[in-house]
Amino acid sequence: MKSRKSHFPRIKTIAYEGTSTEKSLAFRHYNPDEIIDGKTMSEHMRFSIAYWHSFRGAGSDPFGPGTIVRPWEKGKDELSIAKNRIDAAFEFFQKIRAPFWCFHDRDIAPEGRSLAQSNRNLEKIVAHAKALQKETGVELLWGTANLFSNPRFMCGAATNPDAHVFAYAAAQVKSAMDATKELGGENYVFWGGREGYETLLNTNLKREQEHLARFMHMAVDYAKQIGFKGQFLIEPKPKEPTKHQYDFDVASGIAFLRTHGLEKHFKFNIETNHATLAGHTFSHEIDIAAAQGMLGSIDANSGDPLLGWDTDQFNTDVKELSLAMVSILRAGGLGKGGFNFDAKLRRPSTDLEDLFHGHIGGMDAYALAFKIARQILADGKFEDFVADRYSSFDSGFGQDIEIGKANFKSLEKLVLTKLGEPKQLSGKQEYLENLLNTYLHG
Ligand code: XLS
Ligand code: NI
Ligand code: NI
Repeated sequence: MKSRKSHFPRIKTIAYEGTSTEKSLAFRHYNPDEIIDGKTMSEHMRFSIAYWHSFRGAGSDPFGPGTIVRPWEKGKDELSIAKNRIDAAFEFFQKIRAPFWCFHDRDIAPEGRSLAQSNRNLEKIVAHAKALQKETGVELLWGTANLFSNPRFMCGAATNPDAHVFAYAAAQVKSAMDATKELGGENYVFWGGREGYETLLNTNLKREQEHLARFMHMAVDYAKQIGFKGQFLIEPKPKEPTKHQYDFDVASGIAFLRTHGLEKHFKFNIETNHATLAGHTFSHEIDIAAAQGMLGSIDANSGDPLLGWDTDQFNTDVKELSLAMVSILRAGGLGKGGFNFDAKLRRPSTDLEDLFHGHIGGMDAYALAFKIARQILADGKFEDFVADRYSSFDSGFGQDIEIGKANFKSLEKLVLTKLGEPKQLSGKQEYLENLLNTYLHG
């Protein structure tokens, strides 16, 4: 991108400098070129930048407008501003060394006065983005449609009680899928921001869920029609903006998909803070998805333990991430997925370099966690402990239980005649927590 004017003239491409560096604009753990098991760290981590937070978010909250002013937010009309902005974004993707990005349709291109005009705007920006992808080598991890900001979606999109709104949402997703295909997107995400309800006094819950399923079947059919090979992902979240969201967590998402015959077509995009809001750990959500072969991708962020909403912070908690990485690596990795920084700067973080610090912190924490998790798995101490804990099911009557050869009567007889009272077997949580700390802190 040498021919273009730089939007970050004072910031060089971030380099890996190791833990001895005193520079803040450097990686201490993430070395994109380091080869581990025949793949570069960049290929292992598949980091992605979320366009909406880093290039559309200006720090607004319910109590005040944005605080963050970016120099590229100018141009003669909305489309030229959109082009400037995406030029800046691709320069950032390169400088932060992220191989992927993600977008909502309305993040990248302005909504027009009609659907036809919105579609034309999107097509123009997609053509521009395609050229930038080619020029920089940055690829699209996933695309999605914003079906929650415009007032028309105030009562939901696919779950709206008005079929007219459903139809509009379908038309919008059709174009967003076209855009994702055009840009070679590896996945397509459904996050149901307003696919839920506020009160049962005005809601037919069963019908809404059936409509949502119908909508997803239409997406699957349309993918076939256009030859889109990307993976569909559901991103669960329990609430916010709606009070009750249908894709509450991974478990309810699995139930929904299976109920409606969609389970072969979808995996999950798991967001750390959404897990927390659902009352789960990040690792819990990963393991539930992995147990069904449905782990797709990660929205890498974190919440604030003292706040009950989606604060979308950069995650620097190496302990939480190491545990998550153990689960992800044990499941065989993310495949076509990646780690997308669905994270934003705090409202008072108004400097350009803050955008770099946020991502550097997240990338370093994830890279360190990846290495720690690899060590934990290579040593196998936790794996051995767990395997041993369940070993009574490996043979004898335990195995009979697993393979369906035992029943209540046979087990009763066994206990009465042979086994008697079980001995206590300690769960050894304190020992295991101490063992984990040896990996984190020596
Ligand atoms: C909001 C979601 C959203 C999705 C994409 O909470 O995380 O950003 O990732 O629609
Ligand atoms: Ni997200
Ligand atoms: Ni979120």
